[in-house]
Amino acid sequence: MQKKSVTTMEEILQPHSHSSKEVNLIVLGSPGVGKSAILVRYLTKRFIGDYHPLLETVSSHSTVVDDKTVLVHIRDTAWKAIDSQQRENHLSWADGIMIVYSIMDRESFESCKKLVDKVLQLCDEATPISVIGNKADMLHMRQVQFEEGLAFCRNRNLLFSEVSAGDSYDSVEKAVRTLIQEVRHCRKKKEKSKNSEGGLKLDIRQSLKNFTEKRLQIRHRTSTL
Ligand SMILES: Nc1nc2c(ncn2[C@@H]2O[C@H](COP(=O)(O)OP(=O)(O)OP(=O)(O)O)[C@@H](O)[C@H]2O)c(=O)[nH]1
Ligand SMILES: [Mg+2]
Repeated sequence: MQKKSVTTMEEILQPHSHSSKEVNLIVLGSPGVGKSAILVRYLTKRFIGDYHPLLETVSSHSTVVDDKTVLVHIRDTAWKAIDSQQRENHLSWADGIMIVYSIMDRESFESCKKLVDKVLQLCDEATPISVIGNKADMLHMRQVQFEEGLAFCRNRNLLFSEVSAGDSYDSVEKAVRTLIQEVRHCRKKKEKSKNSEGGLKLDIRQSLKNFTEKRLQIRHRTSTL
C-alpha cells in the first residue's frame, strides 16, 4: 500500500538519517518549468494545472522499487528565493537531484545547464543527477530538441529523460524511479568501496554514464512519448 503526506519546510530541516530505506530527492529548475506539476503528478497521479508558486515543501511517499519498499522525501524548491548557505544545505540533504527545464522554453534549458554546472561544483561527486525536459506533450511548441538535452547529459554523465507532467504519469514515475535506482546503486558502490581493502576509488560518474547509455538504448527502442 502507498502512503502520502506533505509537511512544511520547518519539519524536515532536521539532519537526514540516511537510512537505507529512505531516499531524499530535490527538484530544481527555473520558475514555471513544471517542478510542482511533476511532484504532484508523481504523488497523486494527477495534473491539476495550477500550483502555488515559490512554495517550498517536502512530500513523503512510500513506494516499491525493484521489490523493495522505499520512503521517498521529495523537496520542491524556490531556488532563487534562498541564500547560498541554504542551497548548500539543500544539496547536502539530497541523495538525488532532479533539474528540470521545459522543452518549450529555451531559456529554461540554458538556465538548467548553468544550474547543473553550479550543482556539480557544490554537491557530493557521487550524488546522482537527473536532468528532466518537461512539457513533452507540447511538441508543436518545442524549442529544445531531445538530442540537445541528451548531448548535454552524455557529456557530464547525467541521467536524462523527457517527461510530460501534463499528460503522462508513467513518464514521471519512470524518471523518479530511475533516479531512486541510481541512488541505491551509488550507495551500494560507496559501501563496497568503504569495505574493500585499500579503499578502492570508485568512478561513480562512469557508472552513471553506463546506466544512462542503457536507458537511452531502451528509450530509442520503445519511444516513450
Ligand atoms: N502542457 C504542459 N503544461 C505543464 C506541464 N507541467 C506543468 N505545466 C504548466 O506549467 C505551469 C507551471 O507549472 P508549475 O508546476 O507551477 O511550475 P514550477 O516549476 O513549479 O514553477 P515555480 O513554483 O513558480 O518555480 C503551470 O501552468 C502548469 O499547468 C506539462 O507537462 N505540460
Ligand atoms: Mg512550483
